[in-house]
Amino acid sequence: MTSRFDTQTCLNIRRRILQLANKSGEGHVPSSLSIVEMVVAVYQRIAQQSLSNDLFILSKGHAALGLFSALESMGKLDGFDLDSFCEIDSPFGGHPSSMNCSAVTFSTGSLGHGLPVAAGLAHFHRHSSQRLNIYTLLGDQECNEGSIWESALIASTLNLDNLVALVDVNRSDNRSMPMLDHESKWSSFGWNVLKVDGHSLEDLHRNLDEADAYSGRPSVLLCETVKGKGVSFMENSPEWHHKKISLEDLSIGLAELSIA
Ligand SMILES: Cc1ncc(C[n+]2csc(CCOP(=O)(O)OP(=O)(O)O)c2C)c(N)n1
Repeated sequence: MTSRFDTQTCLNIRRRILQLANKSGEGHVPSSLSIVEMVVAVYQRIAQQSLSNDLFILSKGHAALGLFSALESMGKLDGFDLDSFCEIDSPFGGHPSSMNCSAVTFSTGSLGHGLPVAAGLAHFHRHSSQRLNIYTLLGDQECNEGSIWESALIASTLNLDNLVALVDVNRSDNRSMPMLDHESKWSSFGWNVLKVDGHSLEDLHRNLDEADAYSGRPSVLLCETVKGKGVSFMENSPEWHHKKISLEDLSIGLAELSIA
């Protein structure tokens, strides 16, 4: 069962996302609110299992604010102050940069690059002396990029069972062609497909266990989520994809995110 501590942690991360977006006037807020439990689950797993070398790539890099806020809550920002988000010379820009921030495995922002890089890393680390698992988080509309399917095919052909993709299935298809029936697509590309409640840490951990134990093929977790999760006026609202948050929006959002 998800502990009260974990529930509060996710709420606090969401509150921090809103505060930083208001302070900076930047950030893709609903995209960030969507990924909180997925990022927390992956990093909890990496920490709990002493697999500190396992790697995570946020392929939908526009949700950087969600990644940074989660990393901060887990004490992984090496003392750098996230209050500088999107200021000049800050290590924390609107998209994650591995050149500026050591906690970022690979710079992303142009959609379609996280999975190809994760597949390359998984191929290398599958045969290294200390086998590493590689995790990557994709947007469902990001899956319109051809590079996703090229690398999906390579990953199953090379039997990369140390590769786990999480797809944030929040059905925000207003910026691209709708991407339908993920399950049959991933399974026809040779992946082990798992369907997950992307806002339940318990369900995420159960399925990450299953993915890690699965042998012979890469696994994909199709995570059902809500874009803008927790803030009613942002949930499933296309106009909020990249929009400044006023002080009034902030105060309503924080009030909604205060009930644990
Ligand atoms: C190659 C590329 N094309 C277009 C964009 C602009 N863009 C940023 S976010 C986005 C929508 C992404 O949708 P999805 O992957 O489902 O993410 P979510 O809605 O969950 O934030 C687009 C088209 C981009 N970043 N990269």
